[in-house]
Amino acid sequence: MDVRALHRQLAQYNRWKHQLDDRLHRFDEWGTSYQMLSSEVQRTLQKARQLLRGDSFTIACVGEFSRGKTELINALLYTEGGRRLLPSQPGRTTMCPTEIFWDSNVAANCVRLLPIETRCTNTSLQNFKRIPQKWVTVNFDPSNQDQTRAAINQVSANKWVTPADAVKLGFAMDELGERDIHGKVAVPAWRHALISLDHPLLRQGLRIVDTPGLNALGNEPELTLRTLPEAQAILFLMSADAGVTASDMAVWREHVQILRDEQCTAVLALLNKIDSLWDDLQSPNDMNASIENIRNITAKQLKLSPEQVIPISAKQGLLGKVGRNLQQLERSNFPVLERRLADVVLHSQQQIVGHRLIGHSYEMIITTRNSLANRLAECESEIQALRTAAPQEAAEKLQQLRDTVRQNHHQYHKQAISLRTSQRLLDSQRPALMAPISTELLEQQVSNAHRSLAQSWTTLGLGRAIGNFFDDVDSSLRHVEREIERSNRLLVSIYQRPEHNFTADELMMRHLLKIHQQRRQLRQLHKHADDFRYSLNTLFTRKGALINRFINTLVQEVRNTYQDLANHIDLWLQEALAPLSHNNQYQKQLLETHMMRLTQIQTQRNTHAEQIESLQTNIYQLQAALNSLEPLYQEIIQAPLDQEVAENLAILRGGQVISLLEARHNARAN
Ligand SMILES: Nc1nc2c(ncn2[C@@H]2O[C@H](COP(=O)(O)OP(=O)(O)O)[C@@H](O)[C@H]2O)c(=O)[nH]1
Ligand SMILES: [Mg+2]
Repeated sequence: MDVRALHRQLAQYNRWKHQLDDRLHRFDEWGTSYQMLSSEVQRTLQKARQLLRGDSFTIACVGEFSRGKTELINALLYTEGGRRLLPSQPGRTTMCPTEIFWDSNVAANCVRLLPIETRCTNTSLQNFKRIPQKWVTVNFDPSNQDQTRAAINQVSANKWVTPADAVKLGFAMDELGERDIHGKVAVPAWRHALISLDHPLLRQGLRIVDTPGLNALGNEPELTLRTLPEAQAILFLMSADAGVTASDMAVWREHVQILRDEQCTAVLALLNKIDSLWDDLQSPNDMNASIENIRNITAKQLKLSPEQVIPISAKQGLLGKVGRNLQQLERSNFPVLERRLADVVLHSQQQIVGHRLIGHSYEMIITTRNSLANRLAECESEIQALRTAAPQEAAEKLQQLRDTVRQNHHQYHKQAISLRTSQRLLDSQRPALMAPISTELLEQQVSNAHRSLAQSWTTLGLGRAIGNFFDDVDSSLRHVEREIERSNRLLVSIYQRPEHNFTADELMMRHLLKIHQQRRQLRQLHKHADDFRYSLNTLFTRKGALINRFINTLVQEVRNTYQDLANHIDLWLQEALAPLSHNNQYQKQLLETHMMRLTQIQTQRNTHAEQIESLQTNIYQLQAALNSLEPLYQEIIQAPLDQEVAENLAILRGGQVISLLEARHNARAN
């Protein structure tokens, strides 16, 4: 029943995003039809719309092996038929990261699998996703249960290889399991799985990522560096029967907490398998007390408040749904989880609202409309002045009008020159910003690392070479951060110049250069490198293979992150002054059009009546543009972005989960 809360919230989220996108689209069209927006503004609008177009909402399940991640997904996605969707039973564990979603491009139920051997190439998972031929596709008919299970069971497929081959594929010697009689070991058959499934929640854009424990060294950095940070929510699973183990704590500290603190990813800590504490001999009160007790201890260990830890039983949740047993379902606490997930959808909405591009687009709509309204009022008072002037004074009056327009235009022109100078000043920061992350410097550090690795014959020496490389990376990062601070100070001083008359501090703050994401990635890579160093003792592998692995995974990711950083900085340089330049260009353009008209009137030696008529035509045109923008403007100011989210939140918190649109609809109907 409560999946409906999540379903509704997702539907509402999608409607909201469409509405937002529609507003930006209307503004863009308006600009095109009245030729009122510069190409720069239209580019900003396009970028803002791209942000909204990624229409999936990703929940990632993270935790150590066997905490019940897969069972939880089964309970969440259960619809009918009385069977588990994903294999979750002892001995049948998820072996590779699996994404479950409805792929509207292929529009078919299928499992796509990337062979584990692709790890020997340098191609990243992201790139493989663009090459469909590299994936093995297994189609299934969801009404045929056996076929569905056979297809989906592939995510837990193993294959047997020699230990040497396993190491080549990136698995550490000490994490390989037992050998078979031929001396071979089992490794996952697939590197990654994509399941496209026709399901009502997935059709709403929900995407679920299932991971096989995270601390396994066999995991690729890409999983923790890209896949998890891209998720809107992370479900961190622990198990009530095991308590919080040291390895749970390690996963929490290394992979989850960092996203929660630095990326504001919504994290739900789940204490699963509470049914293992259910005891027929205990009274319900005693049982609840012991669950509360474990919850408190867990919260303390994770440094969370007890409300932030949700005790659940995924298994009983699933069974309750299968048997339509409401009491069992309530007891599993699963409905609470589903409500919290609906909450998280809103959290994500808030993040979109807080995004620089969205705030800037709204601000542009508002300033455009206000400038237009001001210009119109000025034109009206001009025509009034001309009307009341005696015909013989008209020429003089016109000259006065032209002078005023010229003066105004001059002000904007001066501002434009100041903006150009400011832009040049900002651009002059580029070399200093880019120097610490330049390709030349990095490649020099890589080749130093390569040389020291080749010359080291002890694990200590190898470890030191890797450590030194990452110390260099750290020091480059600190260097970039100092430069960023300087550039941001410059930006603030530009915004505060009196000629810009700019008061929207919050908008300015949004335009500061921030690199949270790349900083986090580099820190995580450093952590991966440390793990890699400590595992050297157990690797027993050829040094050449080890060096290759280091260069192909960790170093390659550092390169990617530097590239990201460079692109990010360039984009910032292009757009940091956008709120100032948009207003300036727009005002200047309006004044220029007006000036042209006044000149025309003056040179054509029209009669007084014709002059007035010509100005009147101008007013009609401005009026038409304003009228056509007005409905959009009214919509925006009557329902500011954050207010919509706040109202929605209030409705959700009120316990009744209905969407804002529905609430409004009901209010209108009553
Ligand atoms: N008692 C109990 N067992 C559970 C629960 N959730 C999962 N399990 C069992 O724990 C084992 C591991 O579950 P699975 O979902 O495969 O864990 P994963 O490795 O985290 O994906 C399976 O045998 C599940 O049936 C639960 O809520 N209660
Ligand atoms: Mg699993």
